[in-house]
Amino acid sequence: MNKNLILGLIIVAAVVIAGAFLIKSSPSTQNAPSSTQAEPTAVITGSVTEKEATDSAMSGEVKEITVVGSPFKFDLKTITVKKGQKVKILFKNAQGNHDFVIDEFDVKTQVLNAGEEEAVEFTADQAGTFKYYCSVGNHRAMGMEGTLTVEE
Ligand SMILES: [Cu+2]
Repeated sequence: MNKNLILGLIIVAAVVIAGAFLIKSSPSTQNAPSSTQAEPTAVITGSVTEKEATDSAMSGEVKEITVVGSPFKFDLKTITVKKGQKVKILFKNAQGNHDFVIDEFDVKTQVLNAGEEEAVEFTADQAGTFKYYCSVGNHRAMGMEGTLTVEE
């Protein structure tokens, strides 16, 4: 069993090395056909990727961020996004009862139980630094707070 495996690996290695030599031994002839060959495939895939690019530009790319809450902290102390960016925050509550709030962007999840999660979406339409926090009890004072930076 083992001998067969080793023999197999040696054959694979030999084929790879032989292949590498073949590519190296035909240097200038390789260039001409590869450039003519690249054009038709670029046209075929080009129509697809071009459409996808247009679609995502029109819908706007959403930046997805996962934040985990536990007593008494968020795993992310800072979040940085660009102005105008659509932001989706998936707030996962690991332990205790917590929510996720950003006053300036009207972001507020339900107060979640342990193991629950909720996604909130907003557009970061103003630049600056903002605080996100947990509004349950005195959690914010105990450290459940972070800084959202929206870059110009
Ligand atoms: Cu909390």
